[in-house]
Amino acid sequence: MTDRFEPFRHRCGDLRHRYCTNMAELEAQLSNLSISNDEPSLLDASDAQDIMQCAAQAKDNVLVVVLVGLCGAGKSATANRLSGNVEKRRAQRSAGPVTKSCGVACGDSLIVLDTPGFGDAGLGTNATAAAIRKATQEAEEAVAATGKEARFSVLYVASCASRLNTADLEAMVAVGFALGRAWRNSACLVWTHADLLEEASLQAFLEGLDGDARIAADSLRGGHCLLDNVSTGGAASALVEDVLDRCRRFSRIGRPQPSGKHARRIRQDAMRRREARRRAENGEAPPSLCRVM
Ligand SMILES: Nc1nc2c(ncn2[C@@H]2O[C@H](COP(=O)(O)OP(=O)(O)OP(=O)(O)O)[C@@H](O)[C@H]2O)c(=O)[nH]1
Ligand SMILES: [Mg+2]
Repeated sequence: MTDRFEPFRHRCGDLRHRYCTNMAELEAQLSNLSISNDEPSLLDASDAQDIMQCAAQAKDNVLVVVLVGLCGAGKSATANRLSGNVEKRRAQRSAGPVTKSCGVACGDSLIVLDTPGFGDAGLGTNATAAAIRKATQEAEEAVAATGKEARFSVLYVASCASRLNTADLEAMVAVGFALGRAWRNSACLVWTHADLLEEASLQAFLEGLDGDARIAADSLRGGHCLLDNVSTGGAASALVEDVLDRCRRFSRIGRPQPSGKHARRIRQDAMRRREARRRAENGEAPPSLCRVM
């Protein structure tokens, strides 16, 4: 009988084989993602201005923290909390998605990039991944325009108020399509709503996480950290310091971006779109409608 894990077998434990199979299936499902590099600007002019102002004031390099995660996990509240910019991003309880487009909240040599959540039925995985990719690129360009260097780190935001589930695993794969598979090397998993844990430790909270979810969560090199976005005082500030410290330690110079086969697909896609636009502007018929004489 053939081993159903055989195609993915490598030097890892049994559990990893199952994980590899599942993740390979997931990646196959998501491989029809078409992330364009050629869409109109995503960050608005005031965001670009905020980035440039922040970078211009920075002594040397600037830390760009890219927030990703499911709708409602607390990304926007995290952007406000980390930047010390209390209400820059709209964060609220809502039955539906709140953040529809990317934006920034800036602090001291710090740019926090807030993004729409995965699982927004209106936006879809493709568009969300494309938005993350493009906004990250624009943030890098805006910093570069000031002559400063940007270091990047990614925070996968999940909430202590819910469970890490299949949607999170899919979102993590989609982040790989947006930022390249190596995004995990400069990423941490931040658990918001730490206030709900009361006295329980992070370790105790994580005990129930096992199987694929545990492996996916532990695959982020910066590890797990807590964040309380509503409380004031020393304990809540210490959590902010811990998150920012990890972001700095696990940051990389230059934005994380896809490479290899996926990057090639993005380039080809962008080329096709440009060509279609050029034809439309010149009133030329699409190639399939050309008359063969
Ligand atoms: N108690 C508590 N509430 C939080 C915390 N972080 C976020 N919230 C609340 O959770 C709700 C959702 O937070 P948002 O920041 O809007 O979530 P989001 O991930 O940006 O949501 P989308 O933009 O829809 O993707 C808001 O009411 C926040 O105030 C936290 O640490 N503790
Ligand atoms: Mg939001």
